[in-house]
Amino acid sequence: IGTTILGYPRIGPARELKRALERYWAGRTGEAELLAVGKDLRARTWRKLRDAGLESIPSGTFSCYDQVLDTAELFGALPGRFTRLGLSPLDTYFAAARGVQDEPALEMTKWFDTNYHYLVPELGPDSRFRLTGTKPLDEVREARELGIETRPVLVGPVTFLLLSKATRPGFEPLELLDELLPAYAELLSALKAEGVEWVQLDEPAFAADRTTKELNALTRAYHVLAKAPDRPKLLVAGYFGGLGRALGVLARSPVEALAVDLLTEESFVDAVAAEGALRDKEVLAGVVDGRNVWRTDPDRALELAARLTGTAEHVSVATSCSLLHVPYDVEAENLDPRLTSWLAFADQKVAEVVLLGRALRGEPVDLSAARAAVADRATNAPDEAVHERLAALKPEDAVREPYADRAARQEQALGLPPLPTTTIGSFPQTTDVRKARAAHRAGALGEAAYVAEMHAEIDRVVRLQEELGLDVLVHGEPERNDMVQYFAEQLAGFASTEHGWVQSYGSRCVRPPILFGDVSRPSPMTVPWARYAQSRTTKPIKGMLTGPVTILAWSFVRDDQPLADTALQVALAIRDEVRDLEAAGLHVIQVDEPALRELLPLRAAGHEAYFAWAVRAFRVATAGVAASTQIHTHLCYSEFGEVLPAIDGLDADVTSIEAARSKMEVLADLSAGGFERGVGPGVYDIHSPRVPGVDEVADLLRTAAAAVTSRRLWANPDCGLKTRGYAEVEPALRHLVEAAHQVRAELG
Ligand code: THG
Ligand code: ZN
Repeated sequence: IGTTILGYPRIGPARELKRALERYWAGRTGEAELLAVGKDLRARTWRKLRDAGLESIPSGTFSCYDQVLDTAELFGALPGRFTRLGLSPLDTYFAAARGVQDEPALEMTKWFDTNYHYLVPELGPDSRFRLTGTKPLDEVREARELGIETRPVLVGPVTFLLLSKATRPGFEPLELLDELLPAYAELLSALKAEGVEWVQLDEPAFAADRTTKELNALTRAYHVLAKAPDRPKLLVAGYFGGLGRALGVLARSPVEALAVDLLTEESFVDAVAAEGALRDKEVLAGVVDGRNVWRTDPDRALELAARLTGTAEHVSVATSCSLLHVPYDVEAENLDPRLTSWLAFADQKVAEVVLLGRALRGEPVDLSAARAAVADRATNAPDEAVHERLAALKPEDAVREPYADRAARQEQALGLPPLPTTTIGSFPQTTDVRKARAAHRAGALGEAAYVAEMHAEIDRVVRLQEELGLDVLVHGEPERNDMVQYFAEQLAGFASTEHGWVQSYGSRCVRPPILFGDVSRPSPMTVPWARYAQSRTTKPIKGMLTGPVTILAWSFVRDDQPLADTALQVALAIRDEVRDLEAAGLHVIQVDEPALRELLPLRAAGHEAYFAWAVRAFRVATAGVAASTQIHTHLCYSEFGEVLPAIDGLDADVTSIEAARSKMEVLADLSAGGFERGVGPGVYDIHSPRVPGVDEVADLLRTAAAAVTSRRLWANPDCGLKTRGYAEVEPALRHLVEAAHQVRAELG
């Protein structure tokens, strides 16, 4: 195979695909225009990768929405509720991705521990697979027309089934393996007939803990596929961590090559080096980080790869995973030149792979620039004040008074009714608000005029909440773009990019900030807005912050010190903001941790250590206030399971969670876990434009009240309202307040 990358971004360096998709969905262009944009992006990518000097170039890494959905479509496994609609193949695909009137989309969930989200195939005992699509073949031909031979990349069959959801309780999609393998085998033969030499099958599911049954499925899959008549050579890629027991399974399987991630687990490198069964295979050493933005240390990368020589028949250099998770090109940014020299986005990583590949073969290459940049980064001056503060942290800095005492003090201080009503923080972002922010950013709207516009919006939102009769109000966050970007732009130690978009799902992207140095807070970030809002009402305003774990989860984070230390630095900055809000007269402060579950290590062995630092960081951020100040947190999902002990550990006075879609089932988990503090199960599903009726909300609240001690129950929507319009939000909140008043009266 030689030097290669496991995948490449596809949204387009200027988000061409995003724009084309959104134009198409809006009915402003036809299918041909959309497909032409995709074709152009693929051509540009393949030419760029060839010109960069990669020895093997992937195809099939393009997608109009998502690679897991592509796989389901390829094998004729889209649910009948979409295929029955009588739409074109492309619109059937988009119907599954986005839903249509009356037919909800496939569920979307996180792609392992990345910030990418995939669509979850739905499979049942009656699911059958047929090779109905031609996408992998089409792309091979398309590249060949440009004179470029490629290596098709597919989601592997076992990972595909493990990522799917059963349509029936008790059924395991993995039972369909023998149904699925013939379709894969047929595709492999077709690719061989097309002249393809190598095919890459991705099995990242084996970077997580897997049962013996699942490992047996992996064994079976590759023994069966290796027997496909007239097939290309098979490369199985495991990434996002070490392969654990799957390493031995794959090493002993009849596949020709393995791609391994050597960056996540130190002990895995030794395991690979010691794996005798790799002797006659090619190994792709994943030594260039595919999911972070730091320039590779060439000596460390070569040392890692060199540890495998002798283990395998051939070792080449590759990325640790697909480059889907990083932006295109650091040269497109206007960052500080010194910081720029420390960074590598996708295009720079491709060049690193090529260079390191040559070095590994013993060719004379010049690594001096890379060495100098890495050495320079190591000399980045620490912020001594930050380090001293961290060293001086005492255990009691993370501990508040016992909850019962706090609850009593807060009851006295806030005088809230039973079943208080509130919202999660953001209000709809109107066109005027967005325009004002953009104009201010561009320098076209002066500071005073901008502040006046934001104050007018805060006034409107506060008045609306008073009129609706909500108990704890918010300022609505008109000044904020993204809840992490907003803070990163104001904290020292972070840099923001201009074009550094990374696909989050479908056409949606995020621009993760880069946390490169010691973090501190030069000045208050939210206090003036919150203080202004509080000055406009006698009801309590809730201050709104993002927590340290979420700030890390949605940024590119320095890899030169433990994540736990970086988290504490961010926590101290948030702690200062929390205390300043309190001093400014805000007695309710919410610190959101929607991403608490996102950084959870894929293997259970890492959970305890993760929870320890994640919980500590949140507590350091929030424990600096008086007992009478009420700390809220918000988490964006409803399946707690593994994170339940951590949620308890956060010690927030009130926790709001998503619950409307699961009909409050989550409360049983919480109560069973002995959770005794305030809880606000979302009773209005903001993910849908539907306005819930009063009776519906009241029923949800009654269900919730039966599951928890009613004194501690809150009524609130599922999540922030920024993606919704006032036309839905106003009546929905009106119904929520009315339902809360009804149930409050019943509770006496
Ligand atoms: N912020 C950040 N990361 C996140 C989320 C977030 N990761 C997980 C989750 N939320 C992902 N969800 C979304 C939802 C919407 C959008 C992106 C990710 C989105 N993006 C705009 C787009 O692509 O058009 C761009 C937004 C912008 O202009 O800044 O709509 O909330 N960091
Ligand atoms: Zn949320």
